[in-house]
Amino acid sequence: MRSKLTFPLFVGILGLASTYLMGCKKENQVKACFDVYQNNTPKEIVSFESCSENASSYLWEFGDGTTSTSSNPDHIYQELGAKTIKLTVYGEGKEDSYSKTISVNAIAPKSLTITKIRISAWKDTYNNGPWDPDGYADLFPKITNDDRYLYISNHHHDNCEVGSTYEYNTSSGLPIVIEDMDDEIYIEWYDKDSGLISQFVGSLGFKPSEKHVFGEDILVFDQNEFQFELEVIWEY
Ligand SMILES: [Ca+2]
Repeated sequence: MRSKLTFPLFVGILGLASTYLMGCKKENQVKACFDVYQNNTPKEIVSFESCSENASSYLWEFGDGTTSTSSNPDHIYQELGAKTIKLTVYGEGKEDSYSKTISVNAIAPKSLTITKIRISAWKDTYNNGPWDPDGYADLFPKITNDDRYLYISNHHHDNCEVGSTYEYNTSSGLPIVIEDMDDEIYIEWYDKDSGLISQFVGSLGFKPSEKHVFGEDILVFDQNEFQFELEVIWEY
């Protein structure tokens, strides 16, 4: 009776031991793994989240020449295109690597060039508006920031209508280049009256960084059915 029990007990103990040993061996395997979270918006912070196993240290290569040793780093790309990210993890003398390629389709612009201003919608009732004593709505724009005028149109359009365009000529000042993407820029409109008196009509402000849409070269501004557009060039 006793000898019959000994063998299964021995096998059982061996089985438990081997399960334990196998478990230990598996536990020691170093495996690199990560997930990427991005939505391709300008100034986007791309988040990397490690799902690695048994890693005690990390080396991230972001594919643009920069690296990080954080476990879950964030990164902002400065250039467009495909980026291959490589994560190498180290643990107990072992290492493992894992790579993934992402597409960076939007980055923050470095400058904004305004080349043309055009009235694209105009309400007839604006003629003879309260800012228009002489009865001719002949508007002209100025572009300013908090500190100074960046552009002053030197011509105006008699009886402003859709399609009135303000663009480069010898003294208008366009194009202008704005390099501070967080600068508050104002488009001010004035009406010219006889005697060269200018009446303030209204203004709209914007920050280039907030108005930026990747690849978009026309910025539309709309206020009370007075709509105008800026033709622009974004440099990245
Ligand atoms: Ca007028």
